[in-house]
Amino acid sequence: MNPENLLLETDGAVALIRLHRPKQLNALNDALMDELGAALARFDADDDIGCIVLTGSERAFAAGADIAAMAPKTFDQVLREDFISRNWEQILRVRKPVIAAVAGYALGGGCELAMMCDFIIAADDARFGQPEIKIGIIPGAGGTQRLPRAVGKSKAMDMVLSARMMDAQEAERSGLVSRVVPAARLLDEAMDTARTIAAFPRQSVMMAKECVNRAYSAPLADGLLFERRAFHSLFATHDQKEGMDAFLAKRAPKFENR
Ligand code: DAK
Repeated sequence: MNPENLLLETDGAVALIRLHRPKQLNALNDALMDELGAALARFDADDDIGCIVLTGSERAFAAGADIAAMAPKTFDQVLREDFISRNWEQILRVRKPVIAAVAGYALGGGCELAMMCDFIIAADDARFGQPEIKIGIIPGAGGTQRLPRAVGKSKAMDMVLSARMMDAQEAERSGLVSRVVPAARLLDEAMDTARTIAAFPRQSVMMAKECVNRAYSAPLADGLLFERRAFHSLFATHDQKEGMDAFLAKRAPKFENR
């Protein structure tokens, strides 16, 4: 079934997902998050896809969870239904790389969604923020946890407590985004990067992603051992032989993702 709140495209081995609720600045409601989870799962399972780009519009990546949908909810309700945990976690289960291409506002849940991606490429007009405090709540999808890990405690506290937005340059300086590009180049840059990644052996890409993520969930010694064993295991693949032989023979490798 075609999603109503997303635009989906593929370009070779790259899938592009655009959040598409333009009138609400891509405010993230349940229907959109269900569709996003389904699209991510579908592309993750598709052998023809090697990398996924998630983007919004020129004006907003996403202005947060849908405030109109949240406003009437009671404590009892959000607790009982474990409010929006179900469809917000799917992105964390995707094993292929997901690049966030952010232009305009990435606020609240929008900033949190971008941080759940593997890395963020920002347009020079991008603005990041966790302004939940202005509406009587706090970040609920990782903003108080992933933001300090990305930008450090002082900047994270500043943003979460004062609702101050960070522009793209500050976001790059502080490590929240990997690079800043002119707004007009954002999608080209993200798609080019995705194409580069999708051309590498899938098993190396997947293991590299798992290993970097371990740096955030395991003590250093365990992460290092995990990396070592993943590294060792890649010597069982065709593409390791092919990649190294091609380098030594000064020719382009022909990877087979096995
Ligand atoms: N929800 C619903 N509608 C929104 C919205 C949002 N978050 N953000 C913007 N809109 C709507 C506006 O109501 C307006 O609708 P109309 O009046 O035209 O019908 C339209 O989008 C255009 O917005 P503005 O007229 O306000 O446009 P401006 O350029 O003047 O301002 C803005 C843009 C982004 C600065 C402003 O709209 C704004 O401050 N928006 C709210 C930002 C915000 O507070 N975001 C945080 C929301 S709380 C969790 C998962 C996620 C979350 C929590 C838990 N779990 C997994 C447990 C997330 C929570 C949040 O994100």
